[in-house]
Formats: sequence, C-alpha cells, structure tokens
Amino acid sequence: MDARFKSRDIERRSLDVDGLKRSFLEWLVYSVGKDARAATRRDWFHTVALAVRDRVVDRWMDTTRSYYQEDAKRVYYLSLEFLIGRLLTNSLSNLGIVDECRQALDRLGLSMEDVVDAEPDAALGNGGLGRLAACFLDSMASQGLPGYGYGIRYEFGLFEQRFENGWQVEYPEQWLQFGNPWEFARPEVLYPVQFYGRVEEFRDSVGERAYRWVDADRVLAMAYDTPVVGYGGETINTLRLWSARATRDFNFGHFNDGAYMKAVEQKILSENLSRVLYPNDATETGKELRLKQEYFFTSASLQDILRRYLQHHTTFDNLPNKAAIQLNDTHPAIGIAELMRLLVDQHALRWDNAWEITRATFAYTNHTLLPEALEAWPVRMIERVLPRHMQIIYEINAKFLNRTKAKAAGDNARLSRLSLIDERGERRVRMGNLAFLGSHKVNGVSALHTDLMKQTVFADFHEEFPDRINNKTNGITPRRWLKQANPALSELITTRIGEGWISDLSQIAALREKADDVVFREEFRRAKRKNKKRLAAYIARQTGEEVLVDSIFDVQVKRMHEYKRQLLNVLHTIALYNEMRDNPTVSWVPVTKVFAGKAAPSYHMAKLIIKLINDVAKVVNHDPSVHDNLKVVLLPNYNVTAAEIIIPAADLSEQISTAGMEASGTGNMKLALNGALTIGTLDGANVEIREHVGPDNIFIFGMTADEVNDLRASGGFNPREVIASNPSLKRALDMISTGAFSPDDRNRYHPIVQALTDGGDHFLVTADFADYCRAQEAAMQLYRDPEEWTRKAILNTASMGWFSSDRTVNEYAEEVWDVHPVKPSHDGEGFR
Ligand code: GL9
Repeated sequence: MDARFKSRDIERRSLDVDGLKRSFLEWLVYSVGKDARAATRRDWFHTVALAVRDRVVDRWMDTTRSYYQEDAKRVYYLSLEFLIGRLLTNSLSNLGIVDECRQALDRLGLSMEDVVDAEPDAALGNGGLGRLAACFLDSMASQGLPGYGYGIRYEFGLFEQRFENGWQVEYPEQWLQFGNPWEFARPEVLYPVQFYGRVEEFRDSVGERAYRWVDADRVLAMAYDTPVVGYGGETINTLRLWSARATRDFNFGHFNDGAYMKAVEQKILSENLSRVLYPNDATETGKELRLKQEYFFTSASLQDILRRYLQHHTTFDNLPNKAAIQLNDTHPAIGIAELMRLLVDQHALRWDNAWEITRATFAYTNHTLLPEALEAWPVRMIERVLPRHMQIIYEINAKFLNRTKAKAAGDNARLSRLSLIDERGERRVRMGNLAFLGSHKVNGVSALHTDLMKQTVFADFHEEFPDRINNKTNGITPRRWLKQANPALSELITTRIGEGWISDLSQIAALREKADDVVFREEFRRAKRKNKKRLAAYIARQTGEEVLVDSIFDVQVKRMHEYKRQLLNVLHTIALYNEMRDNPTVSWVPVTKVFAGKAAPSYHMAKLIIKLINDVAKVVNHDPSVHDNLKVVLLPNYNVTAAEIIIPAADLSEQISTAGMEASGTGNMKLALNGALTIGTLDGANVEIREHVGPDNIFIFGMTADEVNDLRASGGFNPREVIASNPSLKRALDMISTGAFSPDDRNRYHPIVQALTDGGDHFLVTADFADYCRAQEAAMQLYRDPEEWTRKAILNTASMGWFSSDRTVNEYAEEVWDVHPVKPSHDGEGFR
C-alpha cells in the first residue's frame, strides 16, 4: 500500500490533539478543497465534521456487522419526525474528545464555539414527538441496543420563524443548502413505492384468489444513512432517512415523445414527496401529499426490514423474533396494511398467518388525545392513492368486527365505535383503530395520559383487549440535555459524584444530600448564573432587550397552542405589570418572562398570541414606572439549538397546560433536570415529576383532569362570572380588549377576548387564573430566599434520574420489543 494512504488511515482514527489537528488540515484541503487562509467558518465546520465522522465509521461497521453476525433482534423506530438538532458537539461528546478537538482547533487559531455555531440545526420535526424520537436514538445507541431509526430526509425542515412587526413570518429552512457532512448517500439502496393504479384479481398457482396492484405510478425511495454515536463510542447505530427519486421509466416515455418539460415536471412532482416537513402541531392535515409521505417512508422501511430479515431466514415465521417495529404515532400506521400486502400478495402467505406475524411485530405509541390530531383519511382518498391497502383494511375490519363481543351482543353503537371506518359523514379510515388492532402493544407516554387513553379514545378497544395498553412515561437524554447543554452544571456534578450519572442518570440521586451543603449550593448558583449570563447575551443579540441576570428567569418554551396556555402566562404578566405600577415603592422581585415557540402557519389563534406577547413586551419593557422589574421577551425561531441555551438558564419552568391535554411533555423534564422549579398543573408527566421531586419542591396549581372533565361535562362553566369576581383578571382582559397593547389596532385582540369570554373559555384559562397567580406569588416569595430556592433547585436536579430516556427505552426493550443489548466486537487495533 502507498505509505501516504497508510498514514492517512491511522490519522483517521487518532483521537489525540495532534492527530485531530493533522486530519483537520488534511480534510480542509483534500475534501473541502480550501486553503486555511481562505476557509470560512462553514468550511471549518465541514472539515471538523468530516474528520469526526472518520472516527466513527469503523465502529459503525463493526456494530452493524455484530448485529448481522448475531442475527440479533432489531428494533425499528418508524417516525415521520426526528428532531435531532446539531450533531457536532453531540458526536464529540459521545466520543469523549470535546477537549481534544477544542485544543486542536485552538492550535489552528480557531474557536470551537465558532465552528460549532456554523452547523445548521436539523429540524426534521415539529416538537416533542420528534425530539423524543431523537432522544430514543441516543439512548438506544448508548445502551448497545440494536435500534434503527427510519424516517424522511426532508429537503426543508421545520420553517424558520421570524417576527416582522411582531407577527410570525415563516421562511424556508434550508438545512441541506451547503451539504450535510454527517450523512452517507446510498444510491444502491433503492426501493420502488407505488401510488394510484388499480387492483387485479387472479387465481394463484393453487387456484386461490389473489391480488396484484397494477398500472400504478412509481417513485423510488433512496436511503441516506447517518451514524448515531452512542455514549462512549462503543455502539454506532443507524438513522436511515428516505429521499424520493423519480424512476427513469416514469420519464422515458415523455422524453421519447419530445415532451421534455412534462418529463421534468413529473420528476419534480415525484420528488416533492420528500421536499418538506408538514408544520403540524397535532392537527390533522387532509392533504394527499401528507398521506403519500406517510406511505412512502413506511413502505420503503418495511421493504428494507424484510430484505434484511431474508438474509438469514427463508420463512417469515421468525419475523416477530427478529424485528420489532415501533409506530411513532399513527403516521406510519399504514405500515400494518403494507406488511399484510407484502406478506400476502408478494410472498404468498395465508392471511391468518400474515396477520399473526404482523400483529406480533408492530407496537404503537399514542402521543396525544386531542381529537383534531387523530388521523382519519377519507376512504375515497385511500381508495384512489392506495387501492390495495383499502381492500386490506376492509378485510381486517370485517374479520375483526365478526369476532367481537359486541357483535354477539348486538351492540351496534359499540361495533361502530370499534370499526376501522368512521361512517359518520364522509367515510374515513381511523388510523388509531388500525394501529391499535395491528399491534400487540399500545402505549401512552405518561401515567395520566395512559389512564385517559383507557377511559376515552380507546375505551372500547381496552375492554376488548385489556392487556394491550401499557404506559411508557417519556424521558430525555442526559447526554444532550445536561452534559452538553450545561457544561457548568455537569462539571460541578461530576466533581462531586463522579461521571456515572451520564450513562446511568439514577446515580444523580447522590446529589440529594448536597442540597444541605452551603458550599455546594453556592457553586450550584454560580453555574446557574453563568448560564443566565449566556442567555442574557443571547436575548440581547436576538431581541435587543437587556435583562437583569438576577431576575427570576421564568421560562415557557414549547409550540404555541391554546391548550398549552401561553395566554394564562400573558395574563399573569399583565396582572403583575399592573401591580408593579400600582405599588412602585414595594421592593419587587425582578422577573424576566421568557417565551419561545413556533405556531403552525395556519393556526391563526396561535399566531395572534405571538403578536400579543410581542405587543405586551413592547409596552412593558419600555415603561419606566416598573423600573426594569419586569421584562418580557419572545425569542424567535425556537429549536433544539435555542433550547440548549435557554433551558440551562431557567429558574422557573412553566408547564401550565389545561389538565388532561398535554400527553406528557418533555421540556418539563429538561428544565427540572437543569435545576428549574416547575410551576405547573397536574397534567402529563408533571404528575410523575411531582412524585419524584416531592410536593414541596414544585408549584402545583389549578384544576385536575377529573375536575376539568366534570366542569366541561356539567356545561355550567361561565367565564364571565369568574372574570367579574377577579378584579386583576378583569383589568388585564379589559386592557387587551380596549387596545392598551395595540393602540394601532384596538380590535386586534378581539378573537382572544372572545374566546376567553363568550366563546366559553374551552381551555379554562380564566378558571385557573387565580390559583396560578397564587402559585406565582409563592414562587416569587421563595426566590427572595436564595438558599431555600437553591436547595429546592438541587433537589429537582437530583430527583430527575428516572426521567432519563435510557429508562424509557429499557422499559420498551423489555416489555414491548424484547430486544437486548449487543456488544459489538471491535477486533482491530485500538480505537477503530
Ligand atoms: C406530543 C405531546 O403533545 C407531548 O405531550 C409529548 O410529550 C410528545 C412526545 O410523546 O408528543 N404529541 C404531539 O403530537 N406532539 C407532542 O409534542 N406535538 C409535536 O410534536 C409538535
């Protein structure tokens, strides 16, 4: 071998500062094609990413080979969303070479922060559901579980949010514009996916009735693989994302006829499938393109899974022992009909056998009870787009309904609720029912949410299959959300209890006793203060607003949604503003209200709430009579990268959804882990957070889910009465409705005021207002006592061990997937 190649080969693996530096220079010149003097920050980011990628490739191949050699059972996480964010710090940190990289860059006269900041944020998701998928990938790899992520390689991620005149304006998020150094294109991993056409019936070789799907349009799904680096770098798993490619036969006909434009048009139309992520926040889009996206990635993934399985097996009987497929919400639920089609139509299995295999292979996670989020595709649309699947769904339904107890009892109402087809109005396929029926396990994402699933959406199914529903409370990865995002606190923790917590977060409980240690409290506060300074600088850069580092950083960061009740927080802000103006001589605890979050582009009320927050900020922040005791900021373009700056700096975590509506929440966990105290309702995982941190270390307020349910059922709730009896609420609402915050358009907020009054206040903002203010007051009083506040903050951090996504993923692995860790053999020399 050429000596030069050999030396590069070793260089690719070396993890010391010199080796890193040499390989940066090498990559810059030979792959990025730049001279060090001409290189931009982006060039350096690409250089460093490519050099880091080199250091995972051997181990990635070892991991894949080990899975193959052991014929290990794999878990396939099918998700339309993976909100992974930036990967550079993540990869360096999981490889354990952050400092080495920093020093190598330093020797080149570069700052690590600048290089890290040049990476675009991969926002292939909307919010909690997509971020959970990303945390699960990290946890699976970090624990050596053979886990694959399957999704779509969207060309445009979630829109970039800017504020223009206080209004949200959406811009395309072009994360791939300058290339993506983490991914490997696999042009040879290509599967056909069909749409439209018709179904032909025929007799198979043994004279049985059989079906084939003909005259369909074809699109190709091409794979792009991203290595998922587990903590410690032992296991490197794969995230495989599909990109749509036009088939050549699709275009040839047109080209031959001389219709070049038409041929190109077809190509563009086919490739639109992976163009853009739908900016849905738990709302149904009745869009054919969305259905096609769901089928596109699901079909490609299943074909890939079966191909992999068939490398070792000749029959399908063992599929459930070798593959667990997790449906992340109903988005990939069409996969149940697709696996039936592949097994029955393409591999000639008998229906009952195929159904048994399918059910044993799939499991389904439900992520929300919001009725508008329950996917229900018009039968007419599925008939047209996926004609064979519609037949299969009818067949599944007929066989199921024939067997149910309801049938025997003649309970038609129950039968129609259990049906896969909603016959009220336009006939629709209930994807939740399909997912439930086609899975051996169905789970909710917090204890409360799972209970409510049993009582509401899936009550009939739960009665029919009492062992199927189970709970898997969400979790978050401590690597990204504490170690990487909060170096100040993680270093402090590690000096006191060692670094075991990084891979076993339950060990963080050892910090509990440190809550009574005055020196530790001082150091904990110092770490928080450092993070608050960093956020204050970020706020100044992003909004031009100066905030007091010693004020309470009161943080509400999440998608904008009425049920999450940013409005409740705004109303409290206005009430506090009024109190401060009324009582200028009181020594107020300074408060900084930090908001961030995107609204779905078609969700007008959520966009109006954004404008209101910006309008309130404008008035409050420039009113000298509050003496800087109150500041309101709405940070633009909330994403994973922004979260990593905001969350470590929070003092107070706002988790104030109407009880019963937030399935779990995961931001609540990230904030508490970083030492914020929660102010929240007994909703989603807040209930379990209270159990872990203890009722004295959390500010709980408001109605319970049962009370909300009863109040709504009674129909007797009258927001007007509540408003009339609460002067501070009345005053705040009057200010909004008379244009105190919108002198340029006094009626601007009429829809908001209307929703909270004559509209009936569906989200019970007014009902919870008084108790929310009481809890806020308690928080402000506590903040006056820094020792007591810090003690509780430490207890929060120390009590969050259970909320690691490692724990969640282990529960899935044992109770749903039956998959086990595999130790890859890295039989080369040293770190390969
Ligand atoms: C969500 C729930 O609303 C959250 O409460 C939950 O924590 C996450 C993850 O289980 O799932 N369901 C859902 O549709 N979204 C969630 O965040 N929405 C988005 O992801 C935008």
